[in-house]
Amino acid sequence: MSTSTIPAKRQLILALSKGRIFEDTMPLLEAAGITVLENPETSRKLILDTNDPGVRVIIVRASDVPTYVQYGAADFGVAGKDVLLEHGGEGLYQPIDLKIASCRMSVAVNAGFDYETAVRQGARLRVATKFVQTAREHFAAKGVHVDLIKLYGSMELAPLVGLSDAIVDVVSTGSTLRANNLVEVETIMEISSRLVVNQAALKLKRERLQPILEAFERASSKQS
Ligand code: PRT
Ligand code: MG
Repeated sequence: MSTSTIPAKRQLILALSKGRIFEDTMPLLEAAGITVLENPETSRKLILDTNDPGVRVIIVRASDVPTYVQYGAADFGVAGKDVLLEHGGEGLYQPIDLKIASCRMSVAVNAGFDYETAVRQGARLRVATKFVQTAREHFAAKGVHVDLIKLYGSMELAPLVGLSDAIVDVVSTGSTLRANNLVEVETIMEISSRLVVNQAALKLKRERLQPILEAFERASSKQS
C-alpha cells in the first residue's frame, strides 16, 4: 500500500536523532509493532520507511527534534531532557519519560582548579556550555556570578585551553572527562529522554497515536 492512499490524519511522522536515541528507541517501536526498514548509520536517507505504511521516521539533529515536533513537521519525537530544557517545550506535550539515553548534567573543571574555594570566595566564573539556559538557572540559584560562553560541541576542550574555568555538559561514563584531566565537581540533574508529541496531533491523530504511546509507556516502564 502506498502512503498516498492513507488519509493524512492516519499518517504519523516520528522525529529521531541518529546514534543512542535511535538505537534506544528501536525496542520501544518494536513493542508497538513498528520496525524501521533502514539503518540511518548506513543509509543517507533522511525519511525512513517502517513496516507500517502509515508511520515514517525522520532523522534530524538531536537538538532539532523539539522544533520539528513543535511546528507539526513531525507528530512526535524523542529528545533528551537537556535538549528540551534549552528548547523550552513550547507547543509540546511530554507524556512519557522513556528512561533511555540516560546521563547527568554536570559541572566539570580542570583537575587543578579549586572550584569550591572559587565559589565560596564569590569569584566570577567563566563557564563554557551548549546548555546556556540550564547553566544560567543553576548558577543563579546558587548565587554564583558567571559569564556564559556558548559552544556547540567539545565543551571538554574549553578549560584545557583557557577558554573557560568550568564547563556544563552531559556525562555518562565520565571517561571523556577523565581522558582530558577534568573533574566533575557538581551534578546539576539526572537526564533521560522523553517522548514529545505535537499538541495538535495529539487531538487530531489520537486514534493513531494512542496505541503507540501506550506501547511505549509499557515498554519503558519495564526497562527501569
Ligand atoms: O552529537 P550532536 O551534536 O548532533 O548532538 P547531541 O550530542 O545532543 O546528540 P547525541 O545523539 O550525541 O545525544 C542525544 C542525547 O543523548 C542527549 O541530548 C542526551 O540527553 C543523551 N546522552 C546520554 C548523551 C550522553 N549520554 C553522552 N554521553 N549525550 C551526549 N553525551 C556525550 C558527553 O557529553 C561526552 O562528551 O558523549 C560524550 C561521552 O560521554 P562519557 O561521559 O561516556 O565519556
Ligand atoms: Mg553528541
